[in-house]
Amino acid sequence: MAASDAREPLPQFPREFLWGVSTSAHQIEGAAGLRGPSVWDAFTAVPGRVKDGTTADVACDHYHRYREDVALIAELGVDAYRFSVSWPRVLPGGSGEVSAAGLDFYDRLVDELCAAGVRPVPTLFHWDTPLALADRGGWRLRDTAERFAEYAAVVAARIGDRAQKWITLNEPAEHTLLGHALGQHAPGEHLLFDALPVAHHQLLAHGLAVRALRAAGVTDIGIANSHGPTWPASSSAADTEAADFYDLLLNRLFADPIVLGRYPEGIAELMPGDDVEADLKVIAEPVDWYGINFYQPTKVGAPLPTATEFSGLTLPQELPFSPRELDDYPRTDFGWPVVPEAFTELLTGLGDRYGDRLPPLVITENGCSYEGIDDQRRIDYLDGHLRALHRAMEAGIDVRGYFVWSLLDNFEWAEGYRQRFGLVHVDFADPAALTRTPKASYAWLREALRAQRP
Ligand code: IFM
Repeated sequence: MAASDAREPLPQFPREFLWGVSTSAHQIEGAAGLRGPSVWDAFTAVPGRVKDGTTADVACDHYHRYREDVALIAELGVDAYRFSVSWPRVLPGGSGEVSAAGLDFYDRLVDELCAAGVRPVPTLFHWDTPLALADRGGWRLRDTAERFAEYAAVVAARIGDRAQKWITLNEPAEHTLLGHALGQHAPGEHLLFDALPVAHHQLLAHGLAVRALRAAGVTDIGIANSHGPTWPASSSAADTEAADFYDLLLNRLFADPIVLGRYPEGIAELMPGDDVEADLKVIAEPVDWYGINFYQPTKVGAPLPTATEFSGLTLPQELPFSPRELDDYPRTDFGWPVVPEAFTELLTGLGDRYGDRLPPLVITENGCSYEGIDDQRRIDYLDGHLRALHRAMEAGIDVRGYFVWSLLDNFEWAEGYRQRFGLVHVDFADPAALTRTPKASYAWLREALRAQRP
């Protein structure tokens, strides 16, 4: 008997709870020659930036194999599929001329999902900024937010009749921090705190896109933000202050403006533009729900005297905090601590922080990197996190859905193909076949979902 057979059944989630799986365009689509270039193409072309030296030119070749992938999603028994639309596939130059072939791809994908009884949940931006826009200044410029709203309208006009649940941006915090402040992701900028305008312009892009989507008749809109509890390394004033600042960057910089219509204290003054207050009115355009990507809590202390290595990142000394390793917990193959109770803490903490202002939540990503097809540790992870989620719901937090990251093993950004987050194994060693093999976690989830619908 596999270990998973001996588990207690999951607690019952509400009947209308939305179950789904997630992916993103750059991480799975491939067919790079059939779209415009993005910042990730330029980034991966520089030797040394991706740890295994790979690119996403082919990735899972989902562009050509989407029918097989949709069949896997349908067979899994989830209600919804969260994918992202590649901006440079739809608008190869970032703005202006629309690629008919690019839009056709998403049209076919959405049709295939609908025919299989799976709800399409598009994300408009998952980090693949068109290179043409990046070369002009990218997210450092307000113009990119305005171009993004135009792009949102183009996509909505084509698939808005069938895709009713939409996500504007994925993890603007990581995109700002890793891509623009620390240079570990595309576009590889090392702006440190000069990256704050990138945060503001993404938030503005979100608000403008909400308006554009609503104008196109879309009624069910959210954003996918990453969050995690921040635990001070000690009770000293220096560690607590450093942890509070990290918490502000991760948990409040993007949430406060959307949920409360204001920046945390002291931040608005640092943002670009003539009228940040007017921008905040756009940013706070009401959403129908708020998406949470959760992976791990972070222990944070006062800055250390030297640059630190953390979770595969080199963090410069100038930062006013330093993340520390969380010992005493199991770890994923990425080295991330597995702490399901932190998931409950996060969700109840958001309830405490925002009270009635907090929109209904959807878990837009949760998952883990483990090698192997008999992935019992992924089953443990998902089982533990779903129980933790249920506890938060019992405590009164309104959560409407849960999406596993990820359907497929895929291109994990600066890690290349070294980290496998999929419920389905992809054989990257045989690029001609790219064979998909459902893992033990896929079978476990399928059975768990069947039990949710007796
Ligand atoms: O693969 C990423 C995804 O693109 C964004 N959220 C975190 C995942 C795992 O690192």
